[in-house]
Amino acid sequence: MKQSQLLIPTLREAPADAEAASHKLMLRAGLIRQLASGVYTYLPLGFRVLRKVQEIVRQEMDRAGAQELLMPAMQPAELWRESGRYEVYGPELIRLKDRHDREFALGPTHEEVITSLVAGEVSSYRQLPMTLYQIQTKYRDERRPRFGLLRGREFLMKDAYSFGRSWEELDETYRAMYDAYTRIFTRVGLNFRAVQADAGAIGGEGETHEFMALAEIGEDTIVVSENGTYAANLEKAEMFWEEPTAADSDIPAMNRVHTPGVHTIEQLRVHFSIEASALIKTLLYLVDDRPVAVAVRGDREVNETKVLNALGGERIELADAAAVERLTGAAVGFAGPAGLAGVTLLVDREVQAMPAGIAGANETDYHMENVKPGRDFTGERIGDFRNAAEGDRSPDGSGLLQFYRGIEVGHVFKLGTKYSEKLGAKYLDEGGRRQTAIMGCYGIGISRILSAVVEQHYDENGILWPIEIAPAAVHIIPASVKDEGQLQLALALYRRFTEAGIEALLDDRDERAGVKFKDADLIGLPYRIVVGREAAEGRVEFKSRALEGKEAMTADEAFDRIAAPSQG
Ligand code: 9G3
Repeated sequence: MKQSQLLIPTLREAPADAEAASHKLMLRAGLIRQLASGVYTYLPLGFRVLRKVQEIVRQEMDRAGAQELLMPAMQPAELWRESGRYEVYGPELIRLKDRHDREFALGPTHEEVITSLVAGEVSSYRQLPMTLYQIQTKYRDERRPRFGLLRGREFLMKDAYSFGRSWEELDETYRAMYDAYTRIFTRVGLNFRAVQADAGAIGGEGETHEFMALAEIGEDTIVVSENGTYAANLEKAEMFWEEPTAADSDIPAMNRVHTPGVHTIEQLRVHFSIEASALIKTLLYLVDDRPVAVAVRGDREVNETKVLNALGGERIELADAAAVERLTGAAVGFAGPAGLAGVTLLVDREVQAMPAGIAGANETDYHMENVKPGRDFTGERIGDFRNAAEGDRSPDGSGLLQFYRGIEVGHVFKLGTKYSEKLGAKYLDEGGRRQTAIMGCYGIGISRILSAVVEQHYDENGILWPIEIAPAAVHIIPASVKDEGQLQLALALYRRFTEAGIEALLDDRDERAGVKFKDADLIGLPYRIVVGREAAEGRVEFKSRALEGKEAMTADEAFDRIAAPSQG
């Protein structure tokens, strides 16, 4: 590729609204351009990377025995009504009408489509197990698209769906996909963790894992034990717990304390000059519009996913001030577990283990001291309803939990029969009996991988592409194209690499050397060969983008460094 003919519009500065490092760098290196909020064009260099990521995913999916197909983006609304999801999803599901006024959705995922396909085409146990996958554009009208390709409204996903005859077959396919994902994320150069996750809205009847690329910009928080044996999304993460020996101490009766305007944990802590861990924090929620109160220790955070799963609900939201007033009779900040009627009370096991605590009095400007669990209140449910926190030990007892931010680049689910039941994906078993296929689904964010890789591979001058997915392997830069000797030696090297099947980018632009070097730093190809003043002696300057320093050597040596890297 000759840069003088390529569209690589590098920028000295990123647009002001680009915040994430990867977003800034992908714009500045001329890899992507925004068409609309959350909607991007992949320019030639960006598209070369996207294609290489797809190629790796295809190789590993095929190796895992999946077969590739391609489904439409336009999905008839009837399918989503059959699965019962058309009403579940709100504005995030992009809907349209065709010229005959028929309703469609632009596919955010393809469970409905693939299951109805298999329902129509598979009827015998002999055809199973079967895993089908596609690499295709997904549409999700995110309320707040941001960080470039990290959270777009139109993005490229590999989505695979497996159909089997037993949970054992599903386990085997799940494991094959899990291992394929491990190979994929390793090959694209990501530092990632597979973590236990929550199935969320998709539901499903079994385990699910997310593959998280570690990055500060990541929206998710994951929790990993020191030795790595335990890893979970914070939504699901548990912590070591042992019931304390019931040291039953006699606690004086509750007494009301006037606490005007003291309604935050911090204010309470100061007011009573005690640790937050001596407080009982009570938050009000609506779970599928039913009122729920959750009591956790003052220094903890409520884990809404655990609350939702404990109650088997679909939707959870924090009660607003009006609802809190209605349910507790007090303004926000004065709720407490004692004397709370008409709500389902969930009590975290740490609170249950407190001898007593200070809690809201369910009366504005009043709190209660000496609130004793079991005496002054009893939860409908007592369990783990809090987020894991710094200092917690791993549930398997192996060391302290560590917290990282992560970008979800993959997600594998055991779905069970949730979709195959509704959409009729059934088959006749050996005995001629109709059975429902047992499904799994497996997603990879292809376009998101580009951003995740850049987030993990850049320095102050630009991107540091891993060789496996770099737009090209070597950047050949004649310092001045006006110097015939430099240009000829650069062209000779370019031809030699190209003939050897090694992708080279030749910067043959009539630009000052400094401009070329800045662009080369930005674009971030793994190797760089500069043909400068010593061209006449057949000598060039060799540099690895990821390492400091550069070395003078002959053009032949530079070629061999890349074409035949020493095994040493
Ligand atoms: C929707 C909209 C957004 C969605 C979904 C449906 C996420 C939805 C979950 C999945 C599950 C798996 C197959 C590949 C791996 C992930 N966002 N999910 O179902 F209508 Cl608007 O997509 N699908």
